[in-house]
Amino acid sequence: EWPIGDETTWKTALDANDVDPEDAQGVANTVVHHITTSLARQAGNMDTLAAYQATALSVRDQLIKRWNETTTYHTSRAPKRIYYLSIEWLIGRSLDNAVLNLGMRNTYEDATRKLGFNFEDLLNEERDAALGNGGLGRLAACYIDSMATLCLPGWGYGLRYNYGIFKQLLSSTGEQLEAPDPWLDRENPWEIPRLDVAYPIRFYGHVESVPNSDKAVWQGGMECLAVAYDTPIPGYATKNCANIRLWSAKPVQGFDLNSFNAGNYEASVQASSEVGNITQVLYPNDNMYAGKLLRLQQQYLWTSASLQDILRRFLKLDKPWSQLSDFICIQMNDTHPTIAIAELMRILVDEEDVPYDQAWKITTKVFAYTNHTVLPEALEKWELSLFEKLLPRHLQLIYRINYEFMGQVAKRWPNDMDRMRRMSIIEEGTPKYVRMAHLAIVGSFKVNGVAELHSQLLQSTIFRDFVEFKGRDFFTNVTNGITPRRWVLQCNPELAELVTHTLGSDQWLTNAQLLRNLLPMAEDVNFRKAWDVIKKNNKRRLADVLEEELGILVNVDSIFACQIKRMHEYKRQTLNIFAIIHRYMQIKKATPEERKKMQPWTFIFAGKAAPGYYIAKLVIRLIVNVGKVINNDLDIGDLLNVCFIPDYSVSIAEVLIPAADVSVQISTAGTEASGTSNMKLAINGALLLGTVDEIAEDAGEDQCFMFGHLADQVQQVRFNNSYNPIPLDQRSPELAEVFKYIESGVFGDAHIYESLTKTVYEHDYYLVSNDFGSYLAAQKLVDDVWANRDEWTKKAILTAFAMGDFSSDRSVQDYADGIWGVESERVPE
Ligand code: KOT
Repeated sequence: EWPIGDETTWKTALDANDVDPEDAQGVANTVVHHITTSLARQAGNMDTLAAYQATALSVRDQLIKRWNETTTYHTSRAPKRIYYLSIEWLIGRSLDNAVLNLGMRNTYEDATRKLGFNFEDLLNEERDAALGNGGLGRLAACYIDSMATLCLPGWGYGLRYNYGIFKQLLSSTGEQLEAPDPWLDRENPWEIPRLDVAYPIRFYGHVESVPNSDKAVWQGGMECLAVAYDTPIPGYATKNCANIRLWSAKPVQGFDLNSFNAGNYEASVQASSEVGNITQVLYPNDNMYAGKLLRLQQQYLWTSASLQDILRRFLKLDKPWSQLSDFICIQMNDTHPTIAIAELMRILVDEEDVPYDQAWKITTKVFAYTNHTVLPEALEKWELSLFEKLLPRHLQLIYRINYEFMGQVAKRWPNDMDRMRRMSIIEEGTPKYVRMAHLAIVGSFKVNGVAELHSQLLQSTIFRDFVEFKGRDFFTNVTNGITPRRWVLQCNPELAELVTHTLGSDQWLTNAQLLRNLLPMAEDVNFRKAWDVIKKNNKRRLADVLEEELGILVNVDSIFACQIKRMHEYKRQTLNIFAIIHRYMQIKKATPEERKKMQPWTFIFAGKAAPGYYIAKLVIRLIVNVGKVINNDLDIGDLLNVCFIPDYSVSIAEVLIPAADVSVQISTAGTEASGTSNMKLAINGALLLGTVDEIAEDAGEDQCFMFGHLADQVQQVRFNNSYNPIPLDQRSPELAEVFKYIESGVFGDAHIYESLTKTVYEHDYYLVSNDFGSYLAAQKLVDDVWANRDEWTKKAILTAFAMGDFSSDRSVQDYADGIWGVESERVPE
């Protein structure tokens, strides 16, 4: 039955809207419709931006239909759902990805060509959605693509920052400057505002206990609203469409009526400005904890709104709370959403009248926690006084959770005060802190690391006590992955075409293990020729960008070695730039005959430094200034170039990655939890030059160039560097020589880089000097293989086609089977 209106009119209208454009003319019709209506433009008054916008709106219509069908289908099926909570979503552009996943790339290209536009030009009009810093945010984006493709009933939740990661500019002296990224200025066609989906969020205030009960009443303080914006995420070769729901903070009223009535207009708008700040900007720190009140406000607004939304959906099922974990699972992307554990307890106990013990049983069956780093400076711990001021009720609940937990520890290990101190959720001292990782572990049913070695290290170091307490099965590993749709099909269409053609089908795009069937092609001369042509085309495309954007002319026959990632001491961009200086010195010393035997290299760097990270910014400055000297030195010909590409982004990565010959992954062993650019580079045929990595096992050690101390040696070497130091010229004579060269002022005033060289001379915490000789030796091996190009191409092919395991489809399926307990729910055709 129809709830309202005339049934025939409704049905006819619904049918009329149900026709999908099938050919180029059909698509062109929808694009022109948006030109004349949504954009209110005339056909004669078009530019590429308008053409992009109309095209995006046409694609958006397709996505919304699928979104609706998926929602309707999943509602009718009522399956267990997975919710992925991530404070970062590093999506990049959406148009190309969407038309590829819809299987309509060619149709859209034809249609826009017929309308007089070049599709590539339209794609370049789109701004990146850069709501993330690096690997953690991009992982969330790859996972939602896989969840959609695997037809899992799942949504992502995050924050709709008005400003994404800052735009990175370089000053004339090579210093990083930061400019805002107002990505929403031109309206975002990929989002659907849901102004009707809004939840109240409270901050500050006070708590009154309810006598003879576990309950309390939290009131007063500041109230605001979290408003939903949805981004549909289409799966590949399926009608299923997932969703990322992002929250935006909004004042409850435009202004405070009380102050307004009192005639204080300024105060009346002030409360709304504190609220407006909350979702203003993404914190630009990667692998670094800052401890700012505004960040805790972000975390709470996002998790509280997400929980309210999730529970509202659950309540519609009319099931008892005891069945909550049969219908929902919440995956926490690092500790950033951990306050959700206390928030669920608050909702159950204070608002839903569930007794404390029962609420705790329910809560601890719902959450799972992924750890992404072992770096101590990244571990979240909130100053207790700040926490208490903003979230007084949550702190009470955390005390209770910790009290019960400490009781259990004391029962198992009586009088082991040191163990209790180590494991407590509260860090005692002045000041006191709330340790979010401990709360996340205590409140979850499963905890995982993101790579084999990382998960092992977690269990033997920072979470060791918890392994003893919870047992081995509580901790697990889920190795990270990347989506082959964006990171091969979209960014390297020629390679995708070669693979599809050779395999005879495009099924590798949803079953990446099929790539293994191509391993024997390494021995096929014609295949290798086709491979080399594609790599060269991709290198030319990048060389054009380098010439246009940076004015640097590079040798496309040189080894393109890419180190593209956040600037961080543990990632050791220093090791790379010091080795480049060493190579430059060798070339300068060499005779013409010796130079003829040398292999040409182009080193490419890209990555942002956190605005407050002095040392990381200094490394950028050194790279840029070394580049200036080397790139302008006519004497060395085209044996060496150094490029720093500013403002690294997902869309720049899509050009860089297919062009790389060498993937530079040289963090101090054991410090990089997983890395994911390594996977993208490998699947596009770059050979791995790096410290020991689990990718090496899959690609085969023969294909990789490995060097440096191993994770289990690092502690000892570090200790020696600090307490039994050997002078640098004995630890590494080559590095000592490089430092003397820097100190001679070739790359600008020597004192600029003093704090950089000083850390190596003194503590060398990251083992730059200890690994330097071995890094040079590994580069020498690269030189040797490059000299035999057939061998090189074979290795590249063997590397790329062994990467099936690193598809995010495999990762997400592992989560679904091993942690979430959710199953595929494919929308019928
Ligand atoms: C920590 C705090 C704030 C912002 C980001 C982090 C963070 C990022 N912690 N780990 N990561 C990276 O996560 C990637 C995805 O798992 C890993 O591949 C990478 O090794 C981590 O550094």
